Amino acid sequence: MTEFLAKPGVKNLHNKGEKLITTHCSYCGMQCGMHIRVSERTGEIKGVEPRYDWPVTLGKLCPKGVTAYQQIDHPDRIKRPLIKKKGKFVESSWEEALSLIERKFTEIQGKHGKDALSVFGGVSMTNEKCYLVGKYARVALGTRFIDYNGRFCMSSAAGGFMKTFGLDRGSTLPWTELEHSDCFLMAGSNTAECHPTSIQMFWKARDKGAKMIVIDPRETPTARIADVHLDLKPGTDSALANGLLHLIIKEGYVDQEYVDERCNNFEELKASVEEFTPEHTASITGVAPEKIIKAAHIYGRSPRSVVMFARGAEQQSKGVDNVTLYSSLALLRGQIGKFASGVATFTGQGNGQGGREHGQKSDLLPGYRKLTDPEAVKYISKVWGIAPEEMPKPGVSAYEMFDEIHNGTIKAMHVICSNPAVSSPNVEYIWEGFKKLDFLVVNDFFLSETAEFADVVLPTTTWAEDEGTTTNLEGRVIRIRKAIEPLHESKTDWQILSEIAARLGRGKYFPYKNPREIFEEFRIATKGGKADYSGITYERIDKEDGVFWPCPSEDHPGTPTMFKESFGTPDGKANLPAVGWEEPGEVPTKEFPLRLTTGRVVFHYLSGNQTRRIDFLKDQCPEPYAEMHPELASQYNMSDGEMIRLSTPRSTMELEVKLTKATRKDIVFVPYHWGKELSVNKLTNPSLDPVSRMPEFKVCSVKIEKL
Ligand SMILES: Nc1nc2c(c(=O)[nH]1)N[C@H]1C(S)=C(S)[C@@H](COP(=O)(O)OP(=O)(O)OC[C@H]3O[C@@H](n4cnc5c(=O)[nH]c(N)nc54)[C@H](O)[C@@H]3O)O[C@H]1N2
Ligand SMILES: Nc1nc2c(c(=O)[nH]1)N[C@H]1C(S)=C(S)[C@@H](COP(=O)(O)OP(=O)(O)OC[C@H]3O[C@@H](n4cnc5c(=O)[nH]c(N)nc54)[C@H](O)[C@@H]3O)O[C@H]1N2
Ligand code: SF4
Ligand SMILES: [Mo]
Repeated sequence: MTEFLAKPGVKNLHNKGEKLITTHCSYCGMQCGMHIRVSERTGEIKGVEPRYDWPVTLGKLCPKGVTAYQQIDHPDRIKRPLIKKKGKFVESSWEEALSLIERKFTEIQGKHGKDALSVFGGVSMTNEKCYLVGKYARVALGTRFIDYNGRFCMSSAAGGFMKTFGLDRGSTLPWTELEHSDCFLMAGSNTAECHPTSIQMFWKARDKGAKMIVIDPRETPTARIADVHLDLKPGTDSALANGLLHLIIKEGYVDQEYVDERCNNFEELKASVEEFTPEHTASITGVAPEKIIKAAHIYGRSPRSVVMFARGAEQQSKGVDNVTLYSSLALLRGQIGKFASGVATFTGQGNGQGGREHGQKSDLLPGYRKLTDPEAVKYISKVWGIAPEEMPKPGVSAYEMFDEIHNGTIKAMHVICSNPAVSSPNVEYIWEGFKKLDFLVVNDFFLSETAEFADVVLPTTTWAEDEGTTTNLEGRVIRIRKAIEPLHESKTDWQILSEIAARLGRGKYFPYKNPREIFEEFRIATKGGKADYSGITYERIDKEDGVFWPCPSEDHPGTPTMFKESFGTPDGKANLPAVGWEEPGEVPTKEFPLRLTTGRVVFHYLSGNQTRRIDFLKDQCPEPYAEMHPELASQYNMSDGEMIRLSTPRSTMELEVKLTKATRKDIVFVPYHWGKELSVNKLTNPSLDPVSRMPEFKVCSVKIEKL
């Protein structure tokens, strides 16, 4: 038996006769270190233990992490391929399912051209798989239509970072340094519920006197412990950030030497924030001027500060602007490239960072290369062994692929690791799109709402049945290990894609026997790109507790701290875009007088297809609800627990009221982890950011009615 001490001086939690597989949680970007407990005798999964020696999360797991293992041998697992016959799923052999896919894909492309097929990917997969999904679309299917669920998640952070820093790594600093910071400015992050195990880092810093500024329309558990809570109206982040920049400049907090040496466009930014006095900012955001002033002084006076944001600020039609403005706060204070200071986004999905760098995005190739760059196309074509002319052109973003379905261009889709029937905005449009398709294939291990629309469902493995790497929210590349052999008749996503490629006559491009072989090719594909992994090996990851990209050679130490000397732009300087402020895509009207915002609860994960099946999590939070302030509810004569109707210009839904004083009086918040009639995405606005094509999940106009 593998002897393992959970923590020095702490009794082992696992039983004798179990081996411990060292890996990371399947869910969020924290990628908490854990051991999966496996019975040595039967090979069964027994549970998990936190990894106390994982330097980032130090023995902490949240309620989702401690129950994550219950997915693995869950009775709902899809055990064999499913084919829809006369409207009902029937179990089939792999041979029958794959032959059908081969025939349909060939037929559809023969009739309508290569681009009639499309791929919708996801980033709850390893780097190896995410890389292969991009290659599968372009080399096996030869289609330009590929995009992925990260479009709904990290695209505005990515767009903002590219604009400001010329490179998109979600954190400019390693999070092991956070406890030494003096100030955190956090915008649109429900940290305690969505990245729960990071809270210990902030508490440690707070114990040493660090200050905290939280920008959120709701008084989240994190806002409650902040020094200042800026309770803005949803959709007004740019105005608030401009107001803070105004004060940082006016009060003399700018590190002028840093700005002169390392940034462009300061004078333009200065001119554009001129009008954002505390009073003007307050009139747009609804935040009291004194609080804005207090926040600016706290932030301006802190020697080591970190600006952090999450989807609250990013999932807006001005999400990229919000990211550039919040990042500019850190630049003006000269905070980037130094110890315990910088800018970070709370990356959402487990491999939200790695999965966005290697070609699942409609316009990207591995290593953060651009499909519009002929040199990049030449390089990747060579790695893949195809002619550059064969490389498909850029496609369109995730939501816009459904426009292409509605207009008849896309005839078939392969969804791999996503549940857009729950998680896309304006979701009834997505349902109609799925019904219009000639053929839909879904890879999943649980029958999702999306899979219910499918013609063929292919059972894939969970994260514990395969190995590979992910990249956590710091930019640290880490190892996922295999605890057990694939259950039932499931196959890994990389095997499935390779087998389909082979049936389409493209097998020679997909010769892999294991994930390590994919990783070796992937390293070469990233070499020389912005996200360069070429110096990273499985062995180094084990030895060094992960390796931070960029890491261009095996003797390169990796890059925990970004931009020490220069930024990723052509001239090495950061940009300070002057973007002003604009209203969100939808503003309250007489008919729809309030603002609706959506998000998460600690017990569920994303579309809920995984966590709604775990009894403990389901019991804690069985259904969605409309959270609102008692004063708002009393205007409508509504009481706690009562069923009400919410309507937006798109649709309506009925759900329970949950009263809380911890929210603005002019908004309604609904968590989005449920499907069909319980999906708040029936209501959300697909207004897209012009740069990132991120939908506006965080603000639309809503009407509330008593039933
Ligand atoms: N428990 C749990 N944890 C998760 C996930 C999950 O589903 N469940 N998902 C993971 C993923 S993929 C992601 S992307 C992250 C998301 O992590 P977060 O972004 O922290 O989560 P959200 O609940 O989407 O939104 C965060 C906050 O934004 C606020 N907000 C709403 N509108 C605005 C606005 O206009 N401006 C500002 N400044 N704030 C606003 C909301 O009140 C909310 O408290 O969490 C990850 N972790
Ligand atoms: N209203 C509203 N909508 C939102 C958001 C919001 O804040 N508000 N947030 C958005 C954000 S940030 C995100 S990230 C998206 C997420 O949206 P989705 O992509 O729909 O999220 P998941 O529920 O993670 O879907 C992943 C699916 O893949 C399956 N799966 C898990 N691992 C694997 C694997 O290794 N292989 C395969 N083949 N399948 C796997 C799961 O069972 C699940 O069905 O939702 C977005 N939608
Ligand atoms: S914080 Fe995220 S990675 Fe850690 S246990 Fe919870 S869901 Fe898993
Ligand atoms: Mo996300």
